[in-house]
Amino acid sequence: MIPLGVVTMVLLVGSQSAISADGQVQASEQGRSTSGAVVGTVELSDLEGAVREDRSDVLVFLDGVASAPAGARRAVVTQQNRAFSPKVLPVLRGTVVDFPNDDGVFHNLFSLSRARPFDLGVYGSGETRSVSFPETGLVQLFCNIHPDMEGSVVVLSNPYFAVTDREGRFEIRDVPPGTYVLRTWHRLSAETRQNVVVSASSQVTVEIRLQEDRRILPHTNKFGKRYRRKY
Ligand SMILES: [Cu+2]
Repeated sequence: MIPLGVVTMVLLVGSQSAISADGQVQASEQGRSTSGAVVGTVELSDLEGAVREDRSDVLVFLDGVASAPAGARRAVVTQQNRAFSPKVLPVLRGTVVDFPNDDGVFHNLFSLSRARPFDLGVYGSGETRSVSFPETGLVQLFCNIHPDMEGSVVVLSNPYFAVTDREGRFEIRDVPPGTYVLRTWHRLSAETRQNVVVSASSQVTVEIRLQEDRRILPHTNKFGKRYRRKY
C-alpha cells in the first residue's frame, strides 16, 4: 500500500526499436509504443508557382538515424507503357531491384550514375533483369531506346523514408525517438531540410512546401551521345 501524501515517481525509460541483421526494423517487446512517427504533406508548385494537383514522387527521408545494416531486401521497378513505375524508388543500401519488362517493346535500361553505373542490355517482354545497390546515392534510370523514359533509385543508409502520394501525403512510421534532419528529394526541386524531434508514442506532423526550379533536360544515351531518333 502506498500511503496517501507520498509522491510516487515513475521513471519511464524508452527503449529504441531494434534493427535486426536483415535490416528489418522490429518493434520492441512493448510494441510500437516506444517508437514515433513523422507524417505530413508536401505542397508542390511548378516553375511558375502554381500548386500542382499531382504531388506524387517526392521522397521524404530522415537523416541522422543510426544506419541499418545492409539487408537482403528486394524491390521492383516495372517498365510499362514506356515508363518506369514507380518513377522514384527509395531503397535501403544493399537492396536488389528487379526490373521486369512488362511492355510489348524492347527496352535497354542503363544508368551512368556514379553511385551505381550499369547497363542491362536490350531485353523484351516478360523478361526481368536485376541490379544490386550496395552504395548510397542517387541512381538515375534511363532507357537507351526511349529517351523519354526516366526514373530514379535513391539508395539510403536507413529505412526511414517515404514517397508522397498524389495528394502529397507521406508517413514514416516506427522511428526510434531522437532528433533528426527531415530531408526531401524531388527531381525538379531544390532539396529541403528541417529538424524534427521524434518522441516515443507520438506523431510529428510536418508541412513542407517545394517549388520546382528546373525542367527536365535532354540527356545522352548510354554512350554519352545524343539519341538519334525519337520513338
Ligand atoms: Cu525503352
